[in-house]
Amino acid sequence: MTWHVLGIGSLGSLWAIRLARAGLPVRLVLRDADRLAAYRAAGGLTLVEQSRAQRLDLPAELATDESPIQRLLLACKAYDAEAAVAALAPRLAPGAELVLLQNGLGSQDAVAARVPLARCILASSTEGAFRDGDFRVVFAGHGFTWLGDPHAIAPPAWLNELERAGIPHGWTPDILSRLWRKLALNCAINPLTVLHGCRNGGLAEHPAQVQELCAELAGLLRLCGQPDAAQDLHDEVGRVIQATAANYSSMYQDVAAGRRTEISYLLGYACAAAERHRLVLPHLQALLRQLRAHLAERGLPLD
Ligand code: NAD
Ligand code: KPL
Repeated sequence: MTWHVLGIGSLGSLWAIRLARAGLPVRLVLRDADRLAAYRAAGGLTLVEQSRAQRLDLPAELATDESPIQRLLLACKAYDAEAAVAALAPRLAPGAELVLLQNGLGSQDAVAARVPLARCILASSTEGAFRDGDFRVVFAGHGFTWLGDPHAIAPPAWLNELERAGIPHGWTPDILSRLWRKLALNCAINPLTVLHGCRNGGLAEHPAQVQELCAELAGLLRLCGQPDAAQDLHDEVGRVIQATAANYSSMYQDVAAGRRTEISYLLGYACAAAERHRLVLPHLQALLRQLRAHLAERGLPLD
């Protein structure tokens, strides 16, 4: 069964190359004819791992091609996911399976609504990769990817292919809890690093702010039916701040590079959920206002 991979950026390339190296059939789905030509000119996809570069010339195609897709790895940003899947929807074969690698929450529901007959498997990953050139990706941090399906407990038959590809993963019956937990960690850390202009470790100078946000986030998680995700949130945020002290958060890096953030799927999603439950979270809501003002000053999208 072919793995079609849409989103040939950091994480998509990392998955595509590892799957292909394991001998599994992979086809890249590129945005338009210009990107396809650029890919061909680059001679393939390059992964840099422990300072060694390996280039693989994987077959590539356009979303507008007509061959059916049975299995799709969707590895674009959350704000691109729905449109990307809408464009591919006519190609999805009966019983198609999608693996959604987006961070945060909100994009998965939007995708699932576009393809009601497909199985959507949600993922939450702590692996780290970045692009240091066109079609060139650096494997920056080992991590783990949780996969799960909120509508079915049984794992897909192909999970062993990830094992073969050396992609560290686990199947969980409660992927939403994992996604909420990661969203809460990202909400407690990332916006503050942007507003204070600091590495994750710099938040050790702002313990009261971190504590207030964690208390509000834990209350929100419980109200949203995610008590496990709320458990010891503040302690874990403290551990992540320490363990990643030297790193800049992903949102900090996006803002510094003038890239659109995934704010609507992280802090924006949390505040919208609070509003739906008529829950007033003054610190979280103030943080969203400040972050949007910060983005507006830099001419970056507010969603
Ligand atoms: P990225 O920006 O590096 O790559 C996304 C790619 O998708 C880009 O190449 C873009 O051109 C492509 N794309 C967008 N719309 C498309 C379309 N319609 N057709 C074809 N291609 C399209 O993003 P990333 O860093 O790999 O992140 C992907 C998701 O994974 C995000 O939600 C991110 O938060 C999450 N994530 C990333 C990392 C990481 O280390 N990079 C770690 C954990 C989670
Ligand atoms: O996931 C992260 C990110 O930077 O996006 C961490 C390191 C957990 C900080 O929230």
